[in-house]
Amino acid sequence: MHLDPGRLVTGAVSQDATTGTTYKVLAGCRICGSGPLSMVLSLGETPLANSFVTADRLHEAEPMFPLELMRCTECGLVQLSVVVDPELMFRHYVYMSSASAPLRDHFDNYASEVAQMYAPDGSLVVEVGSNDGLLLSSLRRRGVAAVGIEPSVNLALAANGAGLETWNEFFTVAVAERLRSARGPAQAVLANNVIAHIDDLRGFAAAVTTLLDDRGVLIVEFPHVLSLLDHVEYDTIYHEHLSYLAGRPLRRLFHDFGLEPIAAERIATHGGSLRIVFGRVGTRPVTDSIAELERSEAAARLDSVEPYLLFADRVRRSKEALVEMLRSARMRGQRIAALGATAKGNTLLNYCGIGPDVVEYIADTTSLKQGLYAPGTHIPVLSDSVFERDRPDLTLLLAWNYADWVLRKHESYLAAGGRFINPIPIARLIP
Ligand code: JHZ
Repeated sequence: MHLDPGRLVTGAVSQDATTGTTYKVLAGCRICGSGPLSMVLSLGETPLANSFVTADRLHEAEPMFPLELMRCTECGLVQLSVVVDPELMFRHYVYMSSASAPLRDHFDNYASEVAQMYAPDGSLVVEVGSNDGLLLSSLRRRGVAAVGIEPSVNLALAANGAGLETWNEFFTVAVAERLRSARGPAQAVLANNVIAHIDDLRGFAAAVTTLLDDRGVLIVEFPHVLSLLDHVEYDTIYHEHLSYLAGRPLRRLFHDFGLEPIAAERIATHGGSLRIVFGRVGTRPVTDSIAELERSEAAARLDSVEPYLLFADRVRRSKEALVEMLRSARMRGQRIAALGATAKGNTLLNYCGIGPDVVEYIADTTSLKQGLYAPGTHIPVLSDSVFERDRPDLTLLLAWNYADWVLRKHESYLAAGGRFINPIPIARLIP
C-alpha cells in the first residue's frame, strides 16, 4: 500500500470516559499502512506522562488514555494503539534538556561531530524538536548557523530569549518551504528524540526532503526497540512515544522519499539509542554499520512474535518484583523517596500502582516540575536540594538512565547509609 505524505492511518475517534478528551485509534501502521496491528502489551490506562498537576487542580479528574503497544506484522514497526492530540502534549512542555547535566556533554560531542562532518563554515543546520536549545547552543559555539523548530511555546520562548533562533512550530512541509525560502537549503536536519513523537512520519519525511540540500543529511537519534526489549524498559512506553523504532521500518519509510541510511551507531542515551544518518540515495557512501545493524535486528528476530511475548512476561515480573521490594521496605518502616520526575517514571508509578503512601516525594532538578504533582499518582515533586538534606532510607531511581551520574553526585547520601532502587530491568538495591 502506498500512502501520500501527510495522510494519516487513523481509524475511529474515541473519548476518555471522565473528561471527554478525544483521541484517535490507529487503524493501521503509520509507516506502511498495513493493518490490523497485533497487540504486544497493555499497560492499562494512564494519564499523559508529562502532565504534572498543579495543587489547585488535584481534585479534578485527569484524562486517561489506553497505553497499548502494538506491532505491525508487515514492516515491523512497534507503535501505540492510540494518538493523543499533540497540542495537548507539546504546546506547554515541562521536560527541559538542559536540566539533565550529562546530556550537555552528549550534545556537545554530537555538535562537534556535526560541525566537522556535515556543516562546514556557517552552513545551515536545522534541529527539529530543539527543546530549550541545548544542542543549538553547542552548534552555535562551533560557528554553525543553527535554527530550531520547537512546538512548545514556553521552550521556544526561552530559547529565543537566549538568542537561539527557534521557530515555534510543528515541523511540516509548509514550515520547511518557508524556512528554505528564508534561509536556503539545510546541510543537515537533526531530529533527536523526536521522531518517536510524530504521528505523521510520512509528512515528516516529506518536510525533511523539502528542506535538505542535495547532499544534505538527516540525522535521527531515538531509543532503539532492541534496548526496550533487552533491558525491559517498559516505562519508556507512554503516549508521547507513538513509535518504538528500529532500523528496518525507518529504512522503509525514508526509501519512499529518496533517502537511504548511510551510517548507524549505537549510543548510550536514554537506556540505549540509535543514531542513524540518512542521505539522498546514491549521494554518499554507505558504511558497513548499516549491514551490521540489520544483521543484529534480524538476529533478535524482531519480525517474529517471540521476543515480544518474552518481553511482556518480563514486564509483569519486573512490576511484581518492584512492588514487593517497596512493600517490604514500608513494612520495616523505611522511608522511601524517588529521584527524577521523569516521563517514564510516571508510566512506572501508574502501572505499578505506587502512590504517595509508598513514595513520599520525587526530587528533580527541573524548575518547571518542582511544586507540581506527578500525573495520576499525585506524588509531590520537590527540588533535589530537599533530597540531599532529607536523606530517606531508600530512593527509587526513576532516572535510571543516569544511574552512574546520580550515584557519583549523591555519594554522601550513599556514605550515610542511603540506598537506591534501580527498577529496570528488575528491582535491584544499590549498594
Ligand atoms: P529523562 C524525556 O523522557 C522526555 P524522561 C522525552 N519525551 C523523551 O523522548 C525522552 O526523554 C527520551 C531529572 N534529573 O532524560 C531531570 C535530576 O533530577 O530521564 C529530568 O526531569 N537529577 C522528550 O522524562 C529527569 O531527571 C539528575 O541528576 O523519561 C531526567 O529525565 C539528572 C541527571 C536528571 O527523560
